[in-house]
Amino acid sequence: MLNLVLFGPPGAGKGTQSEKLIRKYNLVHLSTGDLLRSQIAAGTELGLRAKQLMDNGLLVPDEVVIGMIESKLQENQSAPGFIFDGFPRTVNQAIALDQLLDQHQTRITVMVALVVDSEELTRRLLLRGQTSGRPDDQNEELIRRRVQEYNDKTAPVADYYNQQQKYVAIDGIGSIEDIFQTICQKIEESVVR
Ligand code: B4P
Repeated sequence: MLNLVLFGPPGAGKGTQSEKLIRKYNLVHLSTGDLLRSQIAAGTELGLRAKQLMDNGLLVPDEVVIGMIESKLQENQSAPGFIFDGFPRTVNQAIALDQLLDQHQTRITVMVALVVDSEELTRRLLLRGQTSGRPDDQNEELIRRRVQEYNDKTAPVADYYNQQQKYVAIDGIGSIEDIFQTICQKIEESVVR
């Protein structure tokens, strides 16, 4: 079973690369950002609470996203593997994910981190904001707050996987296809390890 964590700051290319990876490896895509946005679109109580935080560039509470992932793992018990996109975003989420996967007799194969500098992240997200309609992509100050939130709370997750010798960093600047090829190469190296 291949279980991949795709990691990186907002705008690093996680969602973009996930779309290509799920086709190639036939994985179930679990994006906590997408799951939260569908709760917002459905107008649920959870969505209303999440929207206030997301629109301000802040992370939603760990228990909310862990609960969403837990039910998706339960719903997809016969999946050939998962791609975790935008999750885990805190060390507590990473610990919870290991425990959940353990209950399903599986574990993370590799965490691939996309490295992109903050100027390029801001440029990409402002560009996406012109068409995405996402409030969190609309202004530079908000994007900088998201990057700050990443540096404070999410970056330490890399150490967590590094200690398990599962962390691989790759350059997230370049063509989408070239980056995809590099990710595939790293996945295949991890699978044979
Ligand atoms: P996410 O939905 O995960 O959003 P993201 O980080 O903005 O997106 P991503 O990194 O996937 O975007 P991509 O680079 O593909 O999270 C949104 C919010 O939800 C968070 O801020 C938080 O509030 C909340 N949330 C989600 N998960 C959570 C969790 N686990 N815990 C707590 N809160 C959580 O795309 C960016 C743009 O770059 C695109 O326009 C794309 O076309 C472009 N691009 C991609 N690759 C490129 C390349 N190589 N060159 C040029 N442009 C490129």
